[in-house]
Amino acid sequence: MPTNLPVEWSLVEKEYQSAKTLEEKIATLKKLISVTPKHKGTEHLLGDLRKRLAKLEDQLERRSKKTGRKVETIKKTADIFVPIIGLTQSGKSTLMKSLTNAPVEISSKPYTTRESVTGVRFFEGVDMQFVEIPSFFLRKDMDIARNADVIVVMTRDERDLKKIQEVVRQNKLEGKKIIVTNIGKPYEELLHEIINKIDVVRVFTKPVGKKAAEKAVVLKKGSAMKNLVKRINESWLKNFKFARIFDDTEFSGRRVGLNYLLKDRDVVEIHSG
Ligand SMILES: Nc1nc2c(ncn2[C@@H]2O[C@H](COP(=O)(O)OP(=O)(O)O)[C@@H](O)[C@H]2O)c(=O)[nH]1
Ligand SMILES: [Mg+2]
Repeated sequence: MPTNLPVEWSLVEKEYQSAKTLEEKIATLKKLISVTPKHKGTEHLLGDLRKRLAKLEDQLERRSKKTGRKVETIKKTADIFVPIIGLTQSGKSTLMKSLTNAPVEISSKPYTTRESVTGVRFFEGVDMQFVEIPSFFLRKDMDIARNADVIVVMTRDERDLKKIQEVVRQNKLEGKKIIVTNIGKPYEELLHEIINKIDVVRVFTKPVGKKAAEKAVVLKKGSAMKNLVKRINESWLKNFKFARIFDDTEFSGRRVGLNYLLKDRDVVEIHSG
């Protein structure tokens, strides 16, 4: 074994040796690989560690096949999809619980959350679907993060951030919209940040003479009235006469046509004959 390994290496190595479950072994072995310096003197060691990792991942795959349980993967069912990733004990379950009241266990024991968990929070007209991703960073869980509209990254400090950046790179998630945060931040602020990060407009439809809907229709930024009408009911397109827009401008209540560009928070009254 090379002798010039950093102190951190031996600490992580101990963690790996005392890992009990297969998932924990995989997670700590990945960590061990990431803290191993990469140079000529560590080539053999890294090779061994990677081989061991491949073996453990095979075992995990075989085990899930054998149990025959149909593992349902979590899919986007709400307006926006927000996976939460972070190292163990970074406060993911705490955040999940307070935002969505999902059945997660908050614990001072590492790696308590073993399966991805989802829950929905209604905020300012939008159903926001959060998913806690376990800190083993297994392929099947990271695949869920691939469908993110925004990824929330929980960190406690700069060291956490560096490690999680490596996880993001290894799983090829750099192209995703990412918000780095910690549990000290007020939840409202985080929810606003998420809405601002995604390029959408929230439009509230309103029947004539009635109040606007509580729930927004969520459309891509740059969407026109025709996209909204199509989304609600395609058949209305040919009978569309005009729509009224209610907003906080002096022109509130004005009539617009199908090419009108929708703004965030527009209240829309569609008139079709
Ligand atoms: N210092 C501190 N600890 C917290 C805070 N919120 C949660 N914790 C604790 O951190 C530990 C891990 O929290 P958890 O949400 O389960 O983390 P997860 O492993 O990322 O899901 C638990 O013991 C929590 O009680 C906080 O705001 N500050
Ligand atoms: Mg957790």
